Amino acid sequence: MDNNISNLDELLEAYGFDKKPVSVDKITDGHINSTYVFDFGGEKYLFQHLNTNVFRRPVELMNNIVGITDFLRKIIAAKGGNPDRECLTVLPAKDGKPYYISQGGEFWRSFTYISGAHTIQTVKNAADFRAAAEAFGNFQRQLAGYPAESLAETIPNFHNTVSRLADFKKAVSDNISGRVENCKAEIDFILARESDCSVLTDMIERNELPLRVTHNDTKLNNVMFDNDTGKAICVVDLDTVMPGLSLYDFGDSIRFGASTAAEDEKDLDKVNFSMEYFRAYTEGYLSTAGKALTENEIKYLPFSAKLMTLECGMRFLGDYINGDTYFGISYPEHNLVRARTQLKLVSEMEKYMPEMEKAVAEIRAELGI
Ligand code: GN1
Ligand code: MG
Repeated sequence: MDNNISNLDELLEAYGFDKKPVSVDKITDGHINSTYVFDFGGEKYLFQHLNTNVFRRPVELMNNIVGITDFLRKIIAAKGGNPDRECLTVLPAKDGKPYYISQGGEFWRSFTYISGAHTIQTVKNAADFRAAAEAFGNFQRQLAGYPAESLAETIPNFHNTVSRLADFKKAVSDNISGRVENCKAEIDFILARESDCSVLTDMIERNELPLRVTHNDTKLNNVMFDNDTGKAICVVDLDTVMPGLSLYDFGDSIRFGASTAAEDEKDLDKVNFSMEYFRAYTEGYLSTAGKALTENEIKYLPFSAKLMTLECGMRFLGDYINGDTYFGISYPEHNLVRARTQLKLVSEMEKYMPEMEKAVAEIRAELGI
């Protein structure tokens, strides 16, 4: 039993449970929120303590999620699917609200638990990654008709790499933790790529890329896979669903999944970019979402992978320099280790750029897009 939840009884009462869970297990996949599985002896629920330092408008965020999941459930049901397994289901508190604010001011929410399913932390075979691509491609296609203007921006400028770079530079110049000395080479690596940061934002300004409803956090571990069929059934972690670029979702998936090692692997020799996984994901994604994409959205796929990886690297390094105030860490150098894997991947992607472009062209020809 994880006894991190000091207000367990209060939560149970707020959600109308009259018995205690037989077990409470913490899920450690995410870097932001604290997630627990409450098992009531068969019936399971997910409880999450939302990090309100990161998500500063939690009520609007939950309204987004209720709106999105209601919308998706109808589409899934109309197609003969099972909305309870293929979509997150918010469990309302006793008072009907999709969240509960505890007496101590903690923001909690609950979802029904999708049983018989698992997440994957590191890609072991191309087929799983292709399946994740199909799930994210479908997700994007299903949300194409969602009224984007009704969505609150849960984190402004989330993938605006220009503003991410400005934050990073500020972290370096403030140097509040005194850690800049430990990562001079990494800082220089990022600053040498300044011109990459504005490529997509400039295109948005010139109306060369369409804004869509996107997920914005398409890590492989934000997809659930069915234990029996191995199929990717449900896209989770909907906190950052906002208007964005399809390229953010594609690029972030490649960043995390087309690596041969975990995001926090310390041995950089093990961290390599996998062309095989890149190809598998691109095939899955273009086969589901491809026909709806514009020419620029396809052309910039390889670049988006590099940009999202660079952006994530600068976020990890910036947080390390700021003294670890954003991402959860398990040891003092954790964010530095994470940043190094991302920068290693960026340099590999730069080498593989022509091959990635060739692969996209071949896949387009195969699919007739
Ligand atoms: C965070 O919450 P989680 O672990 O799925 C972060 C993403 C990063 C990712 C890096 C709201 O995602 O943007 O890409 O860590 N989410 C937020 O692993 O900042
Ligand atoms: Mg997550």
